[in-house]
Amino acid sequence: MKRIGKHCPLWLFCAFTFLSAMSFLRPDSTLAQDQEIRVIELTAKKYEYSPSPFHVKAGTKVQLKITATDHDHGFKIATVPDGSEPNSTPGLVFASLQECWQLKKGETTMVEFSAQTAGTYTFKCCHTCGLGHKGMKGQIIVDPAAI
Ligand SMILES: [Cu+2]
Repeated sequence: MKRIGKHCPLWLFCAFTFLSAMSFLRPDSTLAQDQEIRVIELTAKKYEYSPSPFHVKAGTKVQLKITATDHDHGFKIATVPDGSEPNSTPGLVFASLQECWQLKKGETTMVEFSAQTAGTYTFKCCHTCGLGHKGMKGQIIVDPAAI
């Protein structure tokens, strides 16, 4: 007991430092997550995506969770904004870009990207699903980051 008592002030000081570091870091990291990652749940069914169009801010990381509810569908997205040259710098940057994500009925597919440049990006179905397949489209609108 005597030994612990002797070292107590130092021990308390360490605990205090540790706790204040924790309380200092925690709100910070939570805030960063809220700001950076947007999770958006999308449904795909004949012949529409919902919600569409939807907005995200430039600079955000976007996680799309897409669920086909009535039939198999697909998801193919332009990485450059509507109206720009097809070979210009991508405004949406994917960790692993696929030409066409297959959306199996009843399953949720995750598509992740970083929205970097403001503009309107069109996505469409790339799995033949019926008469309205060609018109099955949606849009992501990337708004300029707030200054
Ligand atoms: Cu289709």
